[in-house]
Amino acid sequence: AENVSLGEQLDYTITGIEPGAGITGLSHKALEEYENLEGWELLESSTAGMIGSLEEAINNEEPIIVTGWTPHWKFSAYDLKFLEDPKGILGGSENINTIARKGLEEDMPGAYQILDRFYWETADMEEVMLNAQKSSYEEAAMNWIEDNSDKVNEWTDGVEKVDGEEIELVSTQWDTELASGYVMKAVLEQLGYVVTLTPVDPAIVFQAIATGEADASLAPWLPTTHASFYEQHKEDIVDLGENLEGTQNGFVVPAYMDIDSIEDLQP
Ligand code: PBE
Repeated sequence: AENVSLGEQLDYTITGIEPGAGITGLSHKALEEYENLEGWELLESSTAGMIGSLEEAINNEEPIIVTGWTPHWKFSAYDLKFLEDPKGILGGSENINTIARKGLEEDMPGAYQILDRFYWETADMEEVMLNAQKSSYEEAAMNWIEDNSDKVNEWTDGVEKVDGEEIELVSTQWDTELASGYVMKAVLEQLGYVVTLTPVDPAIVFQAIATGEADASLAPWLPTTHASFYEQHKEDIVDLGENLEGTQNGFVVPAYMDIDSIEDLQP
């Protein structure tokens, strides 16, 4: 398509994911703040829809811009790059935090201590996510726990077993948080807890913890992706700090595309 601008080829569209995702809100903000993105739009759909469009474009060696993040398998399956974000709107390097409802520490000190200690590395999370594609999150979590008993023992050291105490975890629906959520579920179950793990939108994660409807979550991406929800509820939640460091959101393109920065896009 010579002489046809990239914007025209893409119909001035960035391929997005679920409306409730933090990255969707950040992307709308980027469309407002980058003057060169005037006239561009975000197509909201689903993570599966975004991946389908990305695969189709790559199969046809066509251009595409998606809202993407890491850790995610798309970076090992395809040669992709983040567009530079000189205004820093899409977040840069971030962390995933653990949050709990007020009162959980008094009500369930053992579970609280494990939640507070829970910390792992990107490679751990990626291993669970990859194995879950071949089996299930339950199985992948159990296998990871068996192979990493040293780490698990550090989290559970000295914590007393309970007899069927119920604890409710909320997660988001993305692979990253299903991985951590299912690992925590299995660890708590080994100590006698009865655990529910419910995937909900990020807004609901924070609301459920703030109102005490749920006990804890390993899902918040901070300081940027879920900042609006965090600000809204921070007085009513307990922040247990990072459980993983080094995530990133951004506009992602196939490496064969001849642009490097959001500012390379033309209105
Ligand atoms: N994500 C993956 C989520 C958090 C985890 C980046 C798509 C989001 O809220 O945007």
